[in-house]
Amino acid sequence: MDREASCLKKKEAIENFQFTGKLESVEPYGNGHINDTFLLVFSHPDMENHKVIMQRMNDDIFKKPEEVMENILGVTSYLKKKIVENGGNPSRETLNVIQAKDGKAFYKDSIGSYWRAYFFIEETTCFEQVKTPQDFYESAWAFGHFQMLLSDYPADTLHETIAGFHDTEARYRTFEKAVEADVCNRAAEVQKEIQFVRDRVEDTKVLFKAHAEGRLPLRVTHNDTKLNNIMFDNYTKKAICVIDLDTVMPGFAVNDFGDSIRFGASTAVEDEQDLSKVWCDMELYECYVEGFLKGCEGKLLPSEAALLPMGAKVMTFECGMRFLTDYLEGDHYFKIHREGHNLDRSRTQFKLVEDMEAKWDTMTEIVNKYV
Ligand code: ADP
Ligand code: GN1
Ligand code: MG
Repeated sequence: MDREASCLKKKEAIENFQFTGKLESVEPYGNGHINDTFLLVFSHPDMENHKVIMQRMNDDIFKKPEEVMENILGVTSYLKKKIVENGGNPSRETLNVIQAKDGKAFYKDSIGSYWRAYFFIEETTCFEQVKTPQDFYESAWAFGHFQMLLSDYPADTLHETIAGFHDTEARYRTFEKAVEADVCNRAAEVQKEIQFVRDRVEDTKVLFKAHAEGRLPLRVTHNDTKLNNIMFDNYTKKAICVIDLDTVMPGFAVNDFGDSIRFGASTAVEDEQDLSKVWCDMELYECYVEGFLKGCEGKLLPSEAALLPMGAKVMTFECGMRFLTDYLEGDHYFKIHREGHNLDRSRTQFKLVEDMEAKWDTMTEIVNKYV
């Protein structure tokens, strides 16, 4: 469905949620690549304004939005209980879904698009790039803690919201199909990048092999642990809330670790065009290793911890391959804001992979230091 046309239904969507107050403004919000996010501000005669996040869910990607919301309600209700038990504040430390007027967790508009709304987490900041090593440490602790809190969650009740989301071998097969089909005639200009992927085909198998050999268990994981999927308290500077729960599913802990490294330990933004600025920073990597292991509270097996560097490399490689595939297929998956945006993104990921390969011994030593 045409995304712009469906966003025209946002007024209809707004009228169909249980919002209170007078709507003062509606603005596109955030830097997510997947959903259409809006910030809504409401005023009240005798209270301060309050904000809401409303999203048009991407139903090209999430084929069953009802199931995504069922997962999110399940996980957030469970987390709320845990947060209360730990003396925390459930209205700030997890997402809080606002119901539609019919009591559902989403609203399906007159052209079939799905919308959802959350209370805005006030007095928090979301970062696109690491500002201080301490912030990165905090995010690592929070993502590790998130996984630890969900370690007894009944995984069999979770729907698989995107089939084979981190099945790197399947992602490789999709990539080869995109090269073969070359629907936009772009393959010729990216031969170097295509070769880069082909040279590393063995890396796509490592984690599933470790799983098959019993070294890497499936756990309930977040699967999209970018720095901009976590909110930091403006006053305490702690990472207080993990957001973007669309892909919470059974997965590998090392992938949650790895996705954070590829985004947050990079010395540049994900779409940097000057590759001389892109490196995997070992100081940041070390902060993340330390924070993540603390947050997991000893739940990781020694064999899993040993695979943390591999998680970083595989997630970075997979993400680069996904960006390149999308570029070859005509940019239908990740939102782009300029020509060649997905190609630029793939190049930063491949530069990071190369840098990790060069720093492999250091990456391994750092993990050994904290296990
Ligand atoms: P996407 O799947 O497109 O990445 P997200 O759910 O991550 O969408 O939301 C996009 C951005 O919106 C986030 O990076 C964050 O800045 C902001 N955001 C999302 N939910 C909230 C919330 N409840 N409170 C405050 N900001 C939020
Ligand atoms: C997407 O939704 P967002 O922007 O947080 C993507 C991730 C990628 C990431 C790359 C559901 O994350 O898998 O790693 O872009 N999410 C989905 O920046 O595909
Ligand atoms: Mg996001």
